[in-house]
Amino acid sequence: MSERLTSVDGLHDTALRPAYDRDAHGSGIVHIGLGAFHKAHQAVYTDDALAASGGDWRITGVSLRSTTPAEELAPQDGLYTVIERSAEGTNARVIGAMAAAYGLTTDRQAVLEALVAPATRIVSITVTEKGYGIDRATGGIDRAHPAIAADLADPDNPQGLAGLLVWALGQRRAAGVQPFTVLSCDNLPENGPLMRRLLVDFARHAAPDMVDFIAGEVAFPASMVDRITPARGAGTLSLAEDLIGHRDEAAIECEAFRQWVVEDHFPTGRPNWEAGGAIFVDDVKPYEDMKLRMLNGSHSMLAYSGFLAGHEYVRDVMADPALSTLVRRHLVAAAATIDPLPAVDFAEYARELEDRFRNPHLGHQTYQIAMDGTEKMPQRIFAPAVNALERELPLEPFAFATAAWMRYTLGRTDAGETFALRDPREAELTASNGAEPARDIVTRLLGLPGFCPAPLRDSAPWRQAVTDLLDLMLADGVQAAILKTASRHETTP
Ligand code: CS2
Repeated sequence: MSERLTSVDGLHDTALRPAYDRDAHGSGIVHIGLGAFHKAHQAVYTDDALAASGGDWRITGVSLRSTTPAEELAPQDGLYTVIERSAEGTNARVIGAMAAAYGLTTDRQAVLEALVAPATRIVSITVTEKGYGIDRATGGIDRAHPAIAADLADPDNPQGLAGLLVWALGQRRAAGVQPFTVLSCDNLPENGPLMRRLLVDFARHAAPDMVDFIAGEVAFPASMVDRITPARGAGTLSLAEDLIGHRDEAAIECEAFRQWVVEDHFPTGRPNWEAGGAIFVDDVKPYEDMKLRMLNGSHSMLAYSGFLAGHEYVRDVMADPALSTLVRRHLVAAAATIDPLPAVDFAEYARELEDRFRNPHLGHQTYQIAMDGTEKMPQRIFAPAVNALERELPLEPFAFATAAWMRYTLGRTDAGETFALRDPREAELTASNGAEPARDIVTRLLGLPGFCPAPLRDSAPWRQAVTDLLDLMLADGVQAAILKTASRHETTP
């Protein structure tokens, strides 16, 4: 067995490595949510920026709950391998942007110090949709969210995202240190304004003297992030070892494609992320709609229907002719709900997405994407469905995705195998006795508080479309429902 990765010495010649002296660059970013996605995305852009333009912009990575990412990275001096996999080949790149890796529960003092350090000018975030604690109905905090509730009760000892950031901004203000810029990199609609509302509302309850300061003095740029990054597979670490010549416990795999569209509002400065291909714009919303509705929307649709049809990976779904027809149909329907973007051809974007989903080298599990459905459906499926309803565009693609999600929430396949839902609202989803008719399931799930927007929930054609499809899935099985829906679509001009 080879030695563990602790420096770039002795890497295989073919492995890419940091093109800068790591020790010559201090930290300027605290990143919260040290998962595979951050390692595959923002950290790679930062690595490019450091190589191209330098600066004290290395990253202090923090996990709020798990200690595993820090345990993997710390013994490697923050180094890890990104294995990029596409039809063109596989290449390995060792990333040097991570200056330190902490778990909040084990390295609490170091995390708090990094958050208040004057050198920290940006706090970036990838905690997944459910990590924020947003009440979707009001846009403010969800007081039932465990971390929000704990931090409201003890704001001087914060554990969660909102509590930590409001606490740190308060400490900085008291010490006369400029606030950091808060950069959300999660797949949430208008993630910058959403982040601002969340912190302002948290402060309203926990630190009222901070409300105006957060609302007026802190920058919350929005961003659209994209790179398909499956959870680590059984072969990832041995592949990394083959490619770089060292053992790397922190290696990850992802596709070669990456995209980052960011609102250019960084009063405290930022790395030259353009060097990695990031695009800076005034308004991220149209890009975000495109990505959330086309990529993530079709992902969710194919995850629920594909998983129930017995497909483990996204690439298997794409090899199923009926499902790939439904993916294409969904992409077209989603594109029709988005305001035009002069620089982008949605048909071309859709074709690229299909190719990316077909990537034979990525083991992206449908079960992974199916997770946290109640957090994903609103922006991915319901938001475009509301526009489709308003504009009298086809509703069925969105109704199909919704029916597939509803069928999935029953927690069993047609063959009777059970599976865990893995959704923060699991208790509400499993309230059924198992023999409910489709109409009642639709009423119950569309009626979840703060979940489905009223115009959709109250639309008779929408409810009918979802009910008919769910009924078909329950009566004939998911496989047959997919075949029927796809063949109906193919014969419709
Ligand atoms: C996926 C995303 O798991 C999911 O819900 O849809 O993680 C998707 O792979 C990324 O957003 C791609 O950028």
